Amino acid sequence: MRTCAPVAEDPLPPGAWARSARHRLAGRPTSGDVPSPMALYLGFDLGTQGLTAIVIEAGGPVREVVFQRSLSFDETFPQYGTVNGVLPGDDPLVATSSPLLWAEALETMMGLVARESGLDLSRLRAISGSAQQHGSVYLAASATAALAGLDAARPLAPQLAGHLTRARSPIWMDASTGAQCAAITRALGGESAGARLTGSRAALRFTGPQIRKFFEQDPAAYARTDRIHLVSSYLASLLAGAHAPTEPGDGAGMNLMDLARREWAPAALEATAPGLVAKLPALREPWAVVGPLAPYWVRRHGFPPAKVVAWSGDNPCSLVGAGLVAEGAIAISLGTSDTLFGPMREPRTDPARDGHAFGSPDGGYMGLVCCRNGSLARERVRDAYGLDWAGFSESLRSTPAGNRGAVMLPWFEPEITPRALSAGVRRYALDPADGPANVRALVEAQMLALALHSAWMSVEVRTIRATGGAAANNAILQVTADVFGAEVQRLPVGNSACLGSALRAWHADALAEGRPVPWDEVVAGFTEPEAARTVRPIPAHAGVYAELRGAYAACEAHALGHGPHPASRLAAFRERFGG
Ligand code: ADP
Ligand code: XUL
Repeated sequence: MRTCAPVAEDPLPPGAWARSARHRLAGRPTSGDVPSPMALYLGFDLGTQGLTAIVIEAGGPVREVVFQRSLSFDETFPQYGTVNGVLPGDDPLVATSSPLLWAEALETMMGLVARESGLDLSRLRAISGSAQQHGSVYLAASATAALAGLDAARPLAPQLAGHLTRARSPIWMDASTGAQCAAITRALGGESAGARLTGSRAALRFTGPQIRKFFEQDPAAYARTDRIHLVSSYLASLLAGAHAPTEPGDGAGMNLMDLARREWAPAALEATAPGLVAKLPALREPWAVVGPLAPYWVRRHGFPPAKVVAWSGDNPCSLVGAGLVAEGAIAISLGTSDTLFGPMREPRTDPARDGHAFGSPDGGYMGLVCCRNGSLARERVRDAYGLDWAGFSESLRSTPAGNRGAVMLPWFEPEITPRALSAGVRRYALDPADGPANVRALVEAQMLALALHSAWMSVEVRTIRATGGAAANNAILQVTADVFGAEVQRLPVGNSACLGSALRAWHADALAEGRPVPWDEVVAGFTEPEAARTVRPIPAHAGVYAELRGAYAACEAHALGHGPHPASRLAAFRERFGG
């Protein structure tokens, strides 16, 4: 028997995503031989705007999420001055956050797990995590000893402050590395060659171009840097008290890894910065056990010396947490960024070079498309028309599919997919004063962009699993279902990246104990969508969106300077579907 997880109902009040929740999911028992009944596994997800932790019970006959808690960076740690998780600055292309904030958030959450979960921590066998991809943390050689000798009498963050060679970490929203991307692309023989080697063309937010920029702008600080971590491997290092490796899921988001070989690519390293290989974490398999939890956590917070398993990026972890362990299905994550991803048997790459191929947590590959103007764009439109999420949803319900041919390109910030380097919202046949039409135009554009720019993945989409904060909103998911002509399934655990990291901890623990559990059994009982949470496409809307897709593509092409004004195209659409 299964008891329902309390998934937030549509609409959620703003900020509700950050509340704690307790889920119970009784799933089928595994047939596999498992390490120990009643074992607990802890997973983290360090997103753009906050940190979530989930503890699962697995390995016995019942599978449960027994603890879930989220902290918002802005609200819980106001002393860092972040806005939506980002440090304010003068250059609109630059986006950074604080590695000390992340460390403090990790320690605060570990304290909550230890003191507020009511769990018997002696049952905790392994910990893993997921983090926003591409961001990087720069440490001096002194950090190695500092990590090994963390003083349990003092909080974590101040013990790290003296060992950073770069106080602010560039994050995935940064768009300031155009010159570096161009130079790396030239050195690798063009975008196609770069994408074939690393899985992606040199991309603004990827770690390699960020490292090159750091080397160019502050060569002395680069020289003092002993280790450059991804956000994921940095946080794993704090738990293990030693430098943690990265793995091919998050490693592929750097423009530095040979995707097919799963090794650092010498040509890419050379194109990026001198002496780089010695500064990078080791590349290991995604299920690598980094070591036991450092004595700091044992002494200061009362944890057992559980295994620390390599952390990965939020999108690779979400693949597991959404239950996508075989090619043929995709997930859409509506978080700060909107992403679409799915497993791939082969490392296919996007001929238009907007999409990415990463390693997946099961040792295979995954394809991904990322749009920057996701939740924050939805919040901007919501606020511009004085709405709350209920009003936003009502605007979607009160306007017709296709929006009478009124289109928005919602590039409030420079857009990743399609590449739009300068911010600026474009409206076609859309009256800026018409709130409901603008809400619909925004969400239709977001879904059409994901659909259009993921065609290269060649996945026949029959069902879509929806995750991320905005997946709580049924009206948004109805547009998703209609644009893709596919069922959209909400997952029982909203933060699939976090659940995925807890499941990865379990998988790695079982493997390390010599009793592997197959991936389909790892996800069973945790990730099956429930029929009541499925949003079905409305058949009458299929033709509307088949037609609007072309008209929207014409708007994109025009806005990017590649095509004529789409006025006649939109007029033809209006004539057929104008309403
Ligand atoms: P990340 O992991 O990138 O930090 P989340 O997946 O936690 O982000 O999503 C956070 C976002 O979810 C918020 O910025 C908010 O805009 C959005 N959100 C929360 N509730 C709703 C809702 N009911 N409708 C639409 N969006 C929502
Ligand atoms: C993926 C990407 C974002 C971040 C933040 O390439 O840049 O999805 O991982 O969530």
